[in-house]
Parts: sequence; structure tokens; C-alpha cells
Amino acid sequence: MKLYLVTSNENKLKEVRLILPEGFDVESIEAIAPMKDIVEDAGTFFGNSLKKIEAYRDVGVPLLADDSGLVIESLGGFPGVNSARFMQNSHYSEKMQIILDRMVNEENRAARFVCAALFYDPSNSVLVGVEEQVEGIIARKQTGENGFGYDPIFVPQGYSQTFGVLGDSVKKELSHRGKAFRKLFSLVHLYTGK
Ligand code: ITT
Repeated sequence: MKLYLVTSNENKLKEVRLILPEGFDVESIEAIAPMKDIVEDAGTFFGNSLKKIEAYRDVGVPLLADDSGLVIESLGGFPGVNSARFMQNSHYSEKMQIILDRMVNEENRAARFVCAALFYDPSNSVLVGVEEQVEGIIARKQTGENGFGYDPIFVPQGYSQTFGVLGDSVKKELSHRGKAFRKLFSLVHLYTGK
């Protein structure tokens, strides 16, 4: 079954492909339709993920969407659903430094990555969704070159290094995206009977 991921973020596509079960193939929606400027103002990860699906519903192909972000407890959930838009035109190293500076005297380092993943089948208007998270802490400094976004400052629970250091194979097992899409694919599998 061929699925189209509504994203302009190549790293998401790469991570979803790493956990694809047999019988599924994922392509970016950009392969068949121009990328649209989707206003992600729903206020929740699920709501924004749904806006991505709605934007391409008329294309008539099976869709996937991922809305995700980093939620930091001591910053009241910041950057949360605004993870991509916070200082949008700045490099991630600057964005992460701002966060680290704001937390320099903060003992509560608790944080989580959240991913709301959706599947939509236009042939019968079936929509399947799951939300998953990975808990961890915000490191004291940026380390590692793997992954993307905020990975160099996020240390998953049970580990002492960031996703930026741990790399793809550990991240795919532990991450919000890995958990969400594994669950989503198993539900789609049940639904399609394939
Ligand atoms: P699309 O909306 O086109 O899918 P995006 O990057 O704008 O791409 P989101 O709106 O879902 O995606 O914003 C997610 C942001 O949260 C992302 O840009 C990163 O800054 C951060 N993020 C999400 N998952 C992450 C991960 O696995 N590792 C590091 N940062 C992540």
C-alpha cells in the first residue's frame, strides 16, 4: 500500500521509512502535489495533524500526517505545538541555546517529545490517529549531530546521552515518532487486512 506523508520535513520521512512494515511504501506528498502553506494554529498536536490531512484530502490518495514537538515542563510546555515556529528563521543551534539559557538555573529538566500521527483513506473516509510520547530531560548543553531539530538537547529516560548522540537506531525504538507510527501501522494493517 502506497501512503503519502504530508510533510516538508525530510527527516520525518526518513524516520517513518525506518519503521515501515512490509507491504507499505511511503512517499512525500510533494512527489505528487505542490507543498501548501498550512497554518498550524489548531492549538493541539492532533488538531494540527488533522489540518495537514485536510489540506490534501482532495488529492484522493492514502495520507499520513505527523505533528510533533518538544514539551518542556518548567517552561510551561514551551515550545510545544510551536516547536517549528519558535524563532522560525534561526538555526536550531540558536533556538536550543535560548532554551538552555532560560533553563540555566532550573533543576526541573523534565521534558517530552510528542507525536500525533494520522492515517486517512479517501476511498471510504476512514481516519485513524494515535498520539505517543517519549519522556526525558533537557541536557545542560547541545551534543551530537544525529537526528534533527531539538535532538541535541533531549536525553531520553534511561539514557545519559542525547538523541543527537544516540543516533537513528536507538531513536527509532524509543522516540515519540517511532512509537506513534508503529502503533498507527499496526492499526492500518488491521483495518486493511494486509
Ligand atoms: P511539517 O509540518 O511539514 O511536517 P515541521 O518540521 O514543520 O514539518 P511540525 O510542525 O510537526 O513539523 O513541527 C515539529 C517540530 O518539532 C520540528 O520542526 C522540530 O523542531 C521538533 N521536533 C519534532 N520531532 C522531533 C524530533 O524527533 N527530534 C527533534 N525535534 C523534533
